[in-house]
Amino acid sequence: MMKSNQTVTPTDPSLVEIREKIQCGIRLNAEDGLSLYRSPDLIGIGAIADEVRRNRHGRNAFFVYNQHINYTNVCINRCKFCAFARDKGDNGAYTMTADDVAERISARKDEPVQEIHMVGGINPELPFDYYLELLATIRCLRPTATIKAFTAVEIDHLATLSGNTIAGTLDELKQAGLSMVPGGGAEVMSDRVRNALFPNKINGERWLSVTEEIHRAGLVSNATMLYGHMETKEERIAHFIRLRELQDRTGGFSAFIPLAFHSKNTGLDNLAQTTAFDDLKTVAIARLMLDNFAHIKAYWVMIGEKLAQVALSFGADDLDGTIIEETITHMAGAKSAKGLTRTQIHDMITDAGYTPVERDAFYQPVLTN
Ligand code: V47
Repeated sequence: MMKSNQTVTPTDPSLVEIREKIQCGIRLNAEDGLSLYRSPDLIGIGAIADEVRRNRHGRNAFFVYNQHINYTNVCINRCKFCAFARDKGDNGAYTMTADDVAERISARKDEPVQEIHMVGGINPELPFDYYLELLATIRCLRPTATIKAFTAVEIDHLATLSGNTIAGTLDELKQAGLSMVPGGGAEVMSDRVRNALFPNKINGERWLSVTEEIHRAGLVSNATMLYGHMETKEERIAHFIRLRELQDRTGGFSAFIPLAFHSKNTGLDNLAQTTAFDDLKTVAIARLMLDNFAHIKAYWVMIGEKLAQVALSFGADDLDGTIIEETITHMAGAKSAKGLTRTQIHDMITDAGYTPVERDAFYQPVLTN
């Protein structure tokens, strides 16, 4: 019988080579990334990713008590993959006032929320002061929580609104309460995919340069990849390598989050859901290609609670959070819960043989009673 800390030996010869490279501290290149995607040996790939994960985090698996706020769904970008966005005046279009946001924060006041994750559409009607007011409102009501808000896409828009540079804009946002930046908006960095699915959104180059400024301003941010639509494996690997190069320069990324595409109510509703095989492989390959990222999240909203639990043994070290009320993926047909309790996440982690670590936004353990 195999002991629980014994590793599985890959059966695919290309994986043996990749494993040796990793053990010798040699960085994987694009060809290695593609070999991993081509290999049918999912268990072998997972075992290598798990070795790397265990070297960094042992048996710890992180989660955060967080709350999502999507302040508006009015968006001029109208990406083809998005079920959340609306045009102004459409049925279901909404924009929260600062008072609406205050109400949502206050409704959870008795809960130990560590992180507020706030993103929204690019709504041209909102002035720069609106964003400052949202931040100030949250900071006043939840002074101890980290406000993780506005993707690089929104920050680029806010700089245009304020007439300031990106650095100057970030300065104002920081003063109002911004402490961290979430990872959305890059989707998959490919001009081909962008032209077809999100031509109005800033391109990969711009996303990287805004993110570089975010890091230079002393803010930590995350990175994501939207996969499972029309992108090729080559484009996925190129995306990883561009993120890895920026991380080499700044060290400002905290976590990478693969986002499995959900097609319901989108302009791509003929597409099938990603497979469990692809979801696990993508988590594991992210862990192996993004050797300079500390954290890989298995975002349970996207891949479901059960697969997220399994992903902890395929390179992921974090399940993201309680979330409370997820909207963007549920509008696109996600079947996962809208939120989880702390106990549910705790049990998911222990059940999978890991040690739950409740964290704050910066991965510092939170002492709970
Ligand atoms: O940028 C939009 C994606 C992202 C769909 O930083 C979709 O901690 C699947 O970035 N199917 C927003 N995905 C979510 C995001 C995120 C989530 C959790 C944690 C963090 C973090 C960031 O959601 C968008 C887009 O890539 N998305 N529509 C869809 N139909």
